[in-house]
Amino acid sequence: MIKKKMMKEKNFKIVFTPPPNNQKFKDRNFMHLLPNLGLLYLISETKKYFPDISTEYFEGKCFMKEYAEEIVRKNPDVLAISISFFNSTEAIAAINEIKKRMKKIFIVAGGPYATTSPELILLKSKVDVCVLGEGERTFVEILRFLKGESSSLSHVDGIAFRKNSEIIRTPKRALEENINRYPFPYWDAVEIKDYPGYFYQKKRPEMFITSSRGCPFNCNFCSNPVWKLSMPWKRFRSPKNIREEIRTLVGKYGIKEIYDWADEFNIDLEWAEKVSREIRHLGLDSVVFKCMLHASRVNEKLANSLERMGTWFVHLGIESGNQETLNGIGKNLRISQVRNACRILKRHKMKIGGFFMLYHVWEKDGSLHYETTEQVNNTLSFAEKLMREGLLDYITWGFLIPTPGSRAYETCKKFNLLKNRNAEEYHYDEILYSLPGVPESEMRNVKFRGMILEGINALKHGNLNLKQIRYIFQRVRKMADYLKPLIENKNK
Ligand code: B12
Ligand code: SF4
Repeated sequence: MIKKKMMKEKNFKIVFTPPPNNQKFKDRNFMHLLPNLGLLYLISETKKYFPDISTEYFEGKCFMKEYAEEIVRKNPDVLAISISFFNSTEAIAAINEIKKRMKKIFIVAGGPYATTSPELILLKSKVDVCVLGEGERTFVEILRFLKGESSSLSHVDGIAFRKNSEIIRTPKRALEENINRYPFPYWDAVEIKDYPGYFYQKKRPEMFITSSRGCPFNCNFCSNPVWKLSMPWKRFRSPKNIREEIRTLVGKYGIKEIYDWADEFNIDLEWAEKVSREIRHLGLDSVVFKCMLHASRVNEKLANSLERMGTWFVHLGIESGNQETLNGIGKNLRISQVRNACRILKRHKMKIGGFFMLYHVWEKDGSLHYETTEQVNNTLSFAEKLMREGLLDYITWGFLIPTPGSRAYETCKKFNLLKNRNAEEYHYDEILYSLPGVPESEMRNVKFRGMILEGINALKHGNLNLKQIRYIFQRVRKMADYLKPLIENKNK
């Protein structure tokens, strides 16, 4: 099964890559805003233990044919591919295509989808190993095995692989408690200036960081299995470690804008204050920041610290304008807290983006609950009102995505709402589930209204990243797609 020859080779080459672009759903190819941070972390960890191994990062911003040809040209011994639910179709096809062209290559898959669905990936593809959860330590142990330093893959915790025709899952790997021990991402593997950065941006070049890993909450639509394989669900980096990363990004790579992708910056307010203080001590007056916050934990002191460290934009997961829904989906949030958070943040000159989801589904006491069109319209009116009052600047507006690994997915499955048994192959901008008594045309109609609001406000509030112009056009085209059946119906 495993290539004995390669195990003996000391200097093999690894290519780290996200999957190729999707040929069918071109508008879902917006992943390449910035490099894949998980893979850059893995490169650093690999270099730390095996300085003799040659490593390369391949963004794969192309379709399958070109992608496979490029990998064949690079001729790695190991391919490390990162998979989320949303690019799993492309990833599986890519693994099979590369295995067809390169008989000896060893392919390791990791990321959220490899964590929730390793058996499925192993069944559908010729992948050699799936890594479940945090990848650094597991990947190093797989490399030890490939180098012949350990005798069996069965000794590596946190993986799934085929042995004879059986799929083996080794014991779960405990999460690393001290995440400061990981070296910083290996930025030298990419040309940072070639990446456009996030949709809303003030300065370039931009890079992102994760100041903590995981989230203590458990919203029913959220599928972040990587950080929830074991406790503690939330782990913080030390403020000094974060400061050093920022110092390097600014000093060595000339980064001018930094987006902290940690699920939320304000879980521990004392820690957030210390991080802000460390960053202020760097005296980086011209560098600006963005981050994500939980609206239930915003206070004056936090907003003040954020402002003083140069934060101009924050994202809030608001999700719904209905308290009943927020309770049902386990968001740990009250509508009044959203308003309060926006008011405070606005006093500190922050631009605020709100994430909203429509037609939430949840289970309570064993029965199915879901949002009616009236309730979804209520969410839209709530967002509109916040915008009119100057409390919100941007919204991101989309249907619930029942992602494998989330409780909402289990609920949809249990109540037979998923439209297709093969839910993993869905396109995220489609409506993936049906709701009793709610016609799809009605759902599309509400989404369209929200998209108009999203578009108008994005234009009105500025700071749109013009490097993302293709994506903006794709959104406009999507709106036209929505509009077409509505016009056709009217003309009948
Ligand atoms: C940044 C980000 C994005 C960026 C991506 C930019 C980029 N180039 O990476 C953008 C904005 C484009 C984006 C878009 C979307 N995203 Co997103 N995103 C994130 C976010 C916030 C951070 C990812 C990150 O860098 N994490 C930090 C690194 C260190 O972790 P990591 O990538 O998981 O890598 C570790 C392990 O997974 C593992 N690993 C990963 N790859 C590999 C590979 C190998 C070989 C090995 C061994 C290990 C390994 O080891 C790494 C180090 O420990 C995560 C949430 C989160 N906190 O992780 C969501 C998340 C990944 N996104 C998610 C979602 C839902 C989306 C969207 C569908 C949102 C939407 N509705 O449009 C789209 C889909 C886009 C698409 N076309 O596929 C989900 C994925 C759910 C799932 N089960 O697949 C997440 C988990 C959020 C959530 N809680 O639901 N996203
Ligand atoms: S949606 Fe956000 S707050 Fe809720 S569990 Fe996921 S990361 Fe945490």
